[in-house]
Amino acid sequence: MLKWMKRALLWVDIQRDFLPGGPLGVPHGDEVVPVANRLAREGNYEMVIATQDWHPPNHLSFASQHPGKKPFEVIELDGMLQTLWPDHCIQGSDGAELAPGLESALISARIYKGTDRHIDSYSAFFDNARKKQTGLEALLRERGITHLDVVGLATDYCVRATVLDALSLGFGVRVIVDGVRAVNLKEGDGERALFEMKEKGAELVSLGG
Ligand code: VGL
Ligand code: ZN
Repeated sequence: MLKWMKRALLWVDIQRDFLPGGPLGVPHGDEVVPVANRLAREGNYEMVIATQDWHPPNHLSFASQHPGKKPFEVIELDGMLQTLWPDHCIQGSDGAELAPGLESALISARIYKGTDRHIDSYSAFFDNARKKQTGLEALLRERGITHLDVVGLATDYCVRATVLDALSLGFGVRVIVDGVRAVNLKEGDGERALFEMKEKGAELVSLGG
């Protein structure tokens, strides 16, 4: 590795509510846990950063806040399209905790996102309107991080948005494909998201085994 490269590992939203059986269970989402642990242990990273979806109970991405609407319907919210979700990752709830089995002792910092009732935040850098930062960019700059390896949930939402923002901010990004899983509301969403990330400059890496 070149001397000027400093790499961080990003665990994106590997939280209980996103595991199979959870309110917003990502198929096979639990399978990212051993990959996240193994990389954090063996990957020689400058830092390991865990992001957490962290919504107030009345978050406007929840279908429950819109009478007559059901989860997975799309509405217009403040002029932007918003997919409505089942209630998930409510601040301080068990479901918002990191997935069981994740070795949280390996984490150097946590970034919370989606905390504003009025706007969703798929990206770990910015809200969906790109108006407010979460603090992740400042943290990475302060620590001289130039490159990110990304694992987590879900490929077609928060991983995708985080990777595209990281690229647009000038970070080098590798997506560890064994370490991500997709919601796939529409068949192929996960594959399309991987393709888009690659097209925009991310490297897709398979660990295999
Ligand atoms: C996510 C939908 C709603 C994610 C978060 O972490 O990918 N998806 N909130
Ligand atoms: Zn959310």
